[in-house]
Amino acid sequence: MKSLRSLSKTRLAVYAALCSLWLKTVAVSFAGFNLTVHSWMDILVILANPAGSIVLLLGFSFYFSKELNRLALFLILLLGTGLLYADLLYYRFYIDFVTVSVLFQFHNVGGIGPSTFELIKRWDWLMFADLFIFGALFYKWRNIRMVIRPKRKKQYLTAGIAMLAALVAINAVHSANLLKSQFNRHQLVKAVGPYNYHLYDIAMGLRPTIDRVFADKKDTVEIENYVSHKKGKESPYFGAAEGKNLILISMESMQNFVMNRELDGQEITPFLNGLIKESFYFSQIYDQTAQGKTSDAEFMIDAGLYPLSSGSVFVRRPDNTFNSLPKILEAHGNYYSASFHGNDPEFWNRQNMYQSLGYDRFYSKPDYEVTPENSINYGIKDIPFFEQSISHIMDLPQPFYAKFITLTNHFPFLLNEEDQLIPQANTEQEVVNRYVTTVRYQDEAIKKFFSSLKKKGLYENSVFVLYGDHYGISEKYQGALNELLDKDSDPVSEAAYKQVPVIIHIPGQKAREISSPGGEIDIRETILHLFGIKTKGKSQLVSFGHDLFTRDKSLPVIFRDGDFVTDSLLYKDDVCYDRKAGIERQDGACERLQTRVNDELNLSDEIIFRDLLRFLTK
Ligand code: GP9
Ligand code: MN
Repeated sequence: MKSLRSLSKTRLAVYAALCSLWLKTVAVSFAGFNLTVHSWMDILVILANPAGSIVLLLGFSFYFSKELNRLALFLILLLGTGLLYADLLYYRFYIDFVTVSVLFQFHNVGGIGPSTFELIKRWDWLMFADLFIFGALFYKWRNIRMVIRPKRKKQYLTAGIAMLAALVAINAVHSANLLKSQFNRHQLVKAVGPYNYHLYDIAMGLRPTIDRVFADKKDTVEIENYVSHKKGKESPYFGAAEGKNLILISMESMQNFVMNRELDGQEITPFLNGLIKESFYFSQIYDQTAQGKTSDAEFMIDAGLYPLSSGSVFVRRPDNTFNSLPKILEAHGNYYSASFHGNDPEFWNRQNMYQSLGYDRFYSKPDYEVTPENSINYGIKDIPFFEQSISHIMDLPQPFYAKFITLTNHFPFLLNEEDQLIPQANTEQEVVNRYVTTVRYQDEAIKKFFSSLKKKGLYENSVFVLYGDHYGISEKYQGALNELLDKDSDPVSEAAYKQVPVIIHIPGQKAREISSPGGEIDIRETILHLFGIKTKGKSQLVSFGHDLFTRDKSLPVIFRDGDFVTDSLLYKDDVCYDRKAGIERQDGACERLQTRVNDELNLSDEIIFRDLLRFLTK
């Protein structure tokens, strides 16, 4: 065996760079990313998966001139490390992997949130330590030429390709369903490693453009099948809201745990707690949004389809045909539709997407008097927003569908002293402490809005649908949330943090709490049901939701990463739990539902990527 000393400096440099990048990648995969490991095979896969891509990546340096190839090797190492570190920082905040689509919408979502410095940890410099050593070494060897013979290049290339082929083979056996459930980014990174994941994601970013061109009417067969097999019962509430105005309120970052909860003897949501005593209160509805956040929730309610697994449909597919709530209500009862939001009209590409969704009018920032005094964080505060909206709403022809998107209760939950109606909480995380005060403020704003509508005579003839759009406290701050609620940290009880309140208030209707599981995607079907609009068997009205009054509790509520929850089961991070007992289940109970879950998500994606509804409009 050749000793290290006899290896040429060139080979030593290449092997050392390979080992170094591989070591860093597996270290970050195990310690930085929360990839679930169930078996030795999982460990082996994580150890092996970056090897092929690293070999090929560094091999690029061989194709530069003798003078430049060492510099190229160094730069590629720097690039690989930089990419890995960016992935790590992104992961620390979002507990997710970045996608190309989300990068393109960064101007919409305002970047990474807290200062990047907050995400940097003490030992992170170790990731760059090798670069200093390589830098110094390469400088010392600057007069020595790195010669790589063509035969070696070929061997090296073959080794890289063989490793990638082995990776594909291992995955074909070990995770056969990988491509069917490609929207689970944790699974993908675990299976193919971070570098291959990025390549795959770039390729997938091109998919909608290609899919749309090749789609035709025949592709709608699957929609017809889905619609004809979809079961649905009728409830006594069918048509209960027919002819009324529909007022929808998107409650920014409102989670269900704040409902009926007191902090130091003070209710966090006193108005909503009172409202649910005279409303339908759906107390187990899950946040199904993905990277499109507020816009994903809007999309589910208006279009009845799942959001995309990466990026927002509002940004990626604004020119599609959608049979949306405004269009359905217009066709059914000549409704006028308007959306109200105090932020810039371009945010989430709303101004364009609302045209496709059939809104007649979008009242956005230019329609409001926005001053530094009446604004905080993303824009105008909720109380002046609702106050100023009243004159606009009075201008609407009736019946109308009016959507109000609140804003103040948005991360990082900032509020002026005089608007804080309850004291901050007292946990280790300021974000959680502030959250309760902005929720309380939002509750007050909604209370004032209701009383103005009563004064203006708009209350009696309207139906109100209020929903929390998505989580406010992300997984990153879950520890402090457990502290606030005095809960243990375990997957089954933490799944409840994904719940958002959904309240439907029909003046004069008797109150009822519906506590069986459902999702945001079910809101549209419930609204159509209340407005007396039948969807059964109508492919042009396809949606993946079910009316929440009759929704079967054993149906999965599907999350965008392929996880799901039913009345008795929770499927999360590749593990199946019995919700009642709070323990893992090994009898394959979740597997039976997984096919359905993947089929629904895939069909929804097909509809969006292929723009299939354009073939189904009446
Ligand atoms: C911005 C508002 C908040 O207009 O919708 O966006 P979010 O970050 O929650 O999606
Ligand atoms: Mn939001």
